[in-house]
Amino acid sequence: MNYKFNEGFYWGTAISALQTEGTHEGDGKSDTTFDVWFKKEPERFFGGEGNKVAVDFYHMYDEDIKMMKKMNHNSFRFSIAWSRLIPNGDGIVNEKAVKYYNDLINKLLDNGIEPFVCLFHFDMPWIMQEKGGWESLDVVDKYKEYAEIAFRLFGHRVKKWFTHNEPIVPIEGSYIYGFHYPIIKDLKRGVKATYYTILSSAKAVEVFKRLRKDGVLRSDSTIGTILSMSPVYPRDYNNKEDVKASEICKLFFTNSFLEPMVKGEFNRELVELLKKYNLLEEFYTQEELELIKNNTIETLGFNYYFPRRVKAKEHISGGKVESPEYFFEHYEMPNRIFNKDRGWEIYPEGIYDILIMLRDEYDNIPVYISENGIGRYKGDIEDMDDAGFIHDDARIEFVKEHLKWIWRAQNEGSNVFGYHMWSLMDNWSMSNAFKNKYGFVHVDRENGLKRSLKKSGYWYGDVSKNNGF
Ligand code: BGP
Repeated sequence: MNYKFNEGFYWGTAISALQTEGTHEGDGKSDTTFDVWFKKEPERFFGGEGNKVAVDFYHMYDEDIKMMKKMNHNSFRFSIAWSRLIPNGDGIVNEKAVKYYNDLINKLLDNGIEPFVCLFHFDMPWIMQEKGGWESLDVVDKYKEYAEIAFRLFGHRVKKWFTHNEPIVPIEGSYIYGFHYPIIKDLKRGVKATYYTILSSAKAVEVFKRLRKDGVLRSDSTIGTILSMSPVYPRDYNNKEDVKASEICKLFFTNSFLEPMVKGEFNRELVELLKKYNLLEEFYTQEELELIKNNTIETLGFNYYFPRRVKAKEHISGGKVESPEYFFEHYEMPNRIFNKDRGWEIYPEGIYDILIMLRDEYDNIPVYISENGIGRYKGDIEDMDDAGFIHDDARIEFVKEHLKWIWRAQNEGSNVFGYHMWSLMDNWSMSNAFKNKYGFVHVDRENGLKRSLKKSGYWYGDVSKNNGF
């Protein structure tokens, strides 16, 4: 075997509640921002399809765990839906949700699959959005309350907890580019929402550490967060302006969340830049900053899909700063390899560059790849044979190439402890709906949501079993 991973390496996949569970008659769940958006503007979603049923993980998880077993998973990430667990936002739990998550967790454990649980994956309960979403301190405290309830309910069995998934994405979606609802498009407000999201995470971490100290939670449990991270490369390393542009891009997309969450402090340069452009007001208190400083995460998950390539601006736009792109331009590398269905560059080495950066600049924090994957639209259909089996060699190639770089980083001392593929199965996504298929498991939506493993799923099962390839 050429690529053998360290003993105890976590192999698995990830899903989120919003994209898989569905909302079902009598399940007690309340609306999220996406439910409300879909009711108002279904045409914003590919094919006009919402996530009412999604892939019905809510009822079919039993079968899905069988798929995980077939792939020799030793771990699996899912998220809890806040809108399901506490539908009215009043601290009163929905017993049906408690039963559902309990059964899911127990079943995973019975099958030797370690649950990795995330508390927030893009699914802001609508009632919380009505209070101001991440711009509201009240919502921050409600989130803290929700986190505590989840820890107390499930924390004697779940060891791996995560406060947020890609917290930058709802900011980008609502406050910058307009792909999440509500579409606010106001960077200054986005800066405030960023700060409060970070504060919410720190508050959850504080509760977690206190409960663990008091013996309510397992002593071997950990708390982390999941960030989307792309290495940022300048077009030309010898061009000072390009390099500067790439550094600013990194401040916005990497340092913004990573530094306060791992090191407890906001990046000075970013703060100065935001102040200079009148994007940061003094809404924060000394006490909150202390809380963020004292409640950093213990583990990190990072989602990696594509690198960011950047060049200096050709025309300074002036005027109001509406997005980070005020300071740089994206650059498309000639001859790049990319996923034609999604438009994203494929650059496996990027995963290594992030792991080494974390090793060297972030005290080698324990980290795992919490998502990596390739969304295929036509590709998977073209790869299907007459019997309906999908020969997705491109997906195998994609995973293999990324794993090689993770292996190399591990051998060079990175504390990387696992790999989760996005996703267990094809699922619904935020505006692309069912367009891009990410799964190791094919879901036949014409045929009662029937599940079947793709060729990549069988391949991944062997890799997991052998702890390498
Ligand atoms: C990540 C999200 C996932 C997932 C994935 C694929 O950013 O954490 O939830 O959806 O991206 O993106 P998309 O579905 O938009 O192709």
